[in-house]
Amino acid sequence: MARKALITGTTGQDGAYLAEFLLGKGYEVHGMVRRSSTENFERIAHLRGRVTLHQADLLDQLSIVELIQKVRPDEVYNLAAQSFVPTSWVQPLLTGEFTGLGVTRMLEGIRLVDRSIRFYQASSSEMFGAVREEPQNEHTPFWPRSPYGVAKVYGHWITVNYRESYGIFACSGILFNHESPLRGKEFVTRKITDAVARIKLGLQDKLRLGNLDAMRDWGFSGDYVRAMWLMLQQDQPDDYVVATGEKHSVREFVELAFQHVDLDWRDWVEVDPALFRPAEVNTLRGDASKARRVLGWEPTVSFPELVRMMVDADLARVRREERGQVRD
Ligand code: NAP
Ligand code: F7E
Repeated sequence: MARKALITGTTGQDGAYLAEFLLGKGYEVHGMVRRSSTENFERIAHLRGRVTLHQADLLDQLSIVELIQKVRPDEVYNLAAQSFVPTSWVQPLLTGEFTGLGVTRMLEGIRLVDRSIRFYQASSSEMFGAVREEPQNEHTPFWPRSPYGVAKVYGHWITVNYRESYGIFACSGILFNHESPLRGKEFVTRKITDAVARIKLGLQDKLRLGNLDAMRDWGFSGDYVRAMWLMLQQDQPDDYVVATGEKHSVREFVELAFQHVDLDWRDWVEVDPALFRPAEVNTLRGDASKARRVLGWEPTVSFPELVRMMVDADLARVRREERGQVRD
């Protein structure tokens, strides 16, 4: 019989890549979606009919318990969260509810229904914040710099705690930034590649950005969902950093993206102080040697390849939209 996976956040970037990956492995895939007045299933449109969608919400404990009871999954991947860092200052309480307490609600569902269900928690390099050492590994102390980062620290430790308290096979993947053509357009990489495509095609004349000096360890989402799955296939549950080990500045990303379409970024980019954050995470670089050693995981997409992949995808999409074939 096919193994069953339940993904929360299946309409998001990672949810779409993970659903496709698990279908490829022969899983029966179930996705949790929250109710919305208009459907937002674009990222999984190509998987319609192959993923079973169920309505539930991270804020609603009973909906989660009933969902786990109904699906009886072998594995749960908790990807749902309020994931945009700037919004976490505007809605710190809601971010804590979704991104922090939501994890406990998922774990409580497993504890009540079936403790043998394996659990993956989407933890984040944002937990390292004001970094205590470089590169960051599984033992680096946390110093989160946003309500989002603080909520993720809670989610990480409650995952560890349910493993230690109840023996649940619960893993926390501490993933560094990972991007793709499916990345939300408010995140800096996709904001840049979407603007580059629109500028190249004469549809936009400026790109306003915040801190160009911030440095991130950027990888490809398609690679990172493989690491999530590998964590749940081990004999023992554990926590892993997943990263490329390289860091680049926002400025370097901008430069490469414009270069790819033969434009000089200095002609198009304006720095807007309103986009600076109340507290910034200046630099992040991960040490994924444990994931490499234990899981046999390696990233396959380099930084320049990622930039080019995203620019090319946005160029193709904007051209299609302009021909009136696709509405955004
Ligand atoms: P994303 O594109 O923002 O997707 C977030 C998902 O969560 C969406 O499907 C969203 O549903 C869902 N969601 C939000 N609130 C919910 C609620 N109350 N109930 C049910 N579903 C809810 O995020 P992503 O980039 O794929 O990231 C996946 C996870 O990894 C997140 O937990 C994120 O914090 C974490 N993470 C991401 C990165 C990264 O670089 N991408 C790195 C480390 C950790 P709607 O479509 O309805 O909004
Ligand atoms: O910002 C700087 C900004 O919003 C990256 C989430 O997936 O990864 C993501 O969080 C950097 C920051 O991602 C703009 O100040 C400059 O230093 O793309 P971002 P993030 O905050 O690193 C982690 C691992 C997660 O877990 C999160 O869920 O870019 N930056 N100018 C800008 N950022 C944005 N968004 N927009 C700008 O105009």
